[in-house]
Amino acid sequence: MLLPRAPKLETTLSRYEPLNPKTLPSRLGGLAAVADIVGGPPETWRVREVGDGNLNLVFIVEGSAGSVIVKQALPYVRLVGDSWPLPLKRAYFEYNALVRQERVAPGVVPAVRHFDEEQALIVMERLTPHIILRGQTMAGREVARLGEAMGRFCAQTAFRCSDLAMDAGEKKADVALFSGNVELCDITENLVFTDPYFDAEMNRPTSPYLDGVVAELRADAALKVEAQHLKRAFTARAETLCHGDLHAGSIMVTADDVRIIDPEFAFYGPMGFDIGMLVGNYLMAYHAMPAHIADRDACATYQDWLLSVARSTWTSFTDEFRRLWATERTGILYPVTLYEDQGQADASEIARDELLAEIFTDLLGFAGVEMHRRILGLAHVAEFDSIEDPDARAPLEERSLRLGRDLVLGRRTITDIDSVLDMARARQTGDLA
Ligand code: SR1
Ligand code: MG
Repeated sequence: MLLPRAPKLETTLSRYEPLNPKTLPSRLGGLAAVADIVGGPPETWRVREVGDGNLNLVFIVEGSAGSVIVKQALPYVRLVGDSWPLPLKRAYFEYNALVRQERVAPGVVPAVRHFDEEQALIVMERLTPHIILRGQTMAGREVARLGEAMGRFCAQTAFRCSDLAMDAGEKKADVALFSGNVELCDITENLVFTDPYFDAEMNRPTSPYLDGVVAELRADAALKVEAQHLKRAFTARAETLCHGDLHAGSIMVTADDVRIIDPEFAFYGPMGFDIGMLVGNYLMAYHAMPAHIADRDACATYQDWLLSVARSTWTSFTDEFRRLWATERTGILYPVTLYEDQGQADASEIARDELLAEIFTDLLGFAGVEMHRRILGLAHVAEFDSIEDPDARAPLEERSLRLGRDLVLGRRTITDIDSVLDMARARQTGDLA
């Protein structure tokens, strides 16, 4: 199947101008992709800027007939300000990732209505009444079938965007296209794999409370070696189209629906990257939860649920991956002609299970470094950051820091998800040194 044509990547975006709630109606009022959905005269539209992420402007545009989301990149990192320029072309990569994710995992990402490369803006479906997953988990609310949906999405994107399924020429062209997402990959390369392990300028650990454990991690030669092995996997193993920033802020939910947003960090990388970052985020939420649910029993029940989500994310990933292996292995890797067609289905199953074991090993490593960077680096998670009292926050963060190291260093010997959940519990109760 042919991919939708990618728009030309412009190098000069000279007429770019950021929108604001006042200018948006007149600037986008003539755009059918917005006007037809929102309805009514543009001057009657209600426009709110609701971006709460680190990088972009996000507007909800409402009118008499409906609403849309308009997301526009800023030429700098919003979290930091214009001292950190960031190219507008990230909107181009987000648009291209959304189109591909819709193709391989239909109905999970917001539908794209319009893309304007010059203005670095994407008009997309407004997910409503969905809210950001982090808001649900911090309030201790469960989301039905969260793990199943996330595991299936990760498996479908990992499998269907790889050489297991894609046409080889198309895959190579796609690797080339996304290899232009240099600056966003650079953020991950520094913030995730390097900065946490030395005294980087932008680091923001809870100091001095965590100084002891921070010094331990930085002195841990084996940990720093593994972190760079993982970084090499990130930079060199263009296996599949990764979302690139899959955490609880990139997931929108209702009580029983799960959608995935914000793939501007998209890149071709290891199959275990997205699911690893995601599991790391579940585990941090698990350790942070005693600060958010005062009642001990209610907290323990919710924590059990979070761990069950980590388990079902992985089991759903493996179930879907196995299903796709059996039914959609049309790419150049592990071809059916070599195995099943020779009466050697057992060899195909060995190959599949070895590959899944490799993905699990990567998952553990990526989960561990994500847990480190979200506590030590620039970009934190609200589960910890919203705990105002550092005396209460630091001991919970320390559990995740130590679990992160356990996962990175143990990734070659840990073989099943239940062991990971046991390790998370042990770090919570202090059963480990
Ligand atoms: C400077 S950007 C910091 C972080 O925000 C994004 O959501 C990514 O997680 C990135 O690492
Ligand atoms: Mg984001």
